[in-house]
Amino acid sequence: MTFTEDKNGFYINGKKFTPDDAPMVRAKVGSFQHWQVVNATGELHPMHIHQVHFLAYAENDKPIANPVWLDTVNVPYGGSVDVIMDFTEPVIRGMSVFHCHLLNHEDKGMMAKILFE
Ligand SMILES: [Cu+2]
Repeated sequence: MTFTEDKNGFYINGKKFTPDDAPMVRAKVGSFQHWQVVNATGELHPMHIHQVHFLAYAENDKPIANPVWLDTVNVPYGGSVDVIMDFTEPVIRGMSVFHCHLLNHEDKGMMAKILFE
């Protein structure tokens, strides 16, 4: 997934969030997914996801020395973070969201839906 921004707003994968959006991502409960989170802007964006956690294991394609489980990670500007999303917790269900954790960016569109199936 890629964070971008311009004078009109903030985007994930080129899309500005609206409440009636279809899910951008679908995930099977019981699975893991590899996400590379790319920050193609000139400022930091903390990526946050609801209901689940992830292991951040590389930053700017370099291994992180002591990977830890998180629900928010700072994605460096002009860089990336690689994470293993953990969708194995059996209680997760239904529509959820992931977004930039800066309220001003989230409110201007930097959010997307994920459907746990
Ligand atoms: Cu942001």
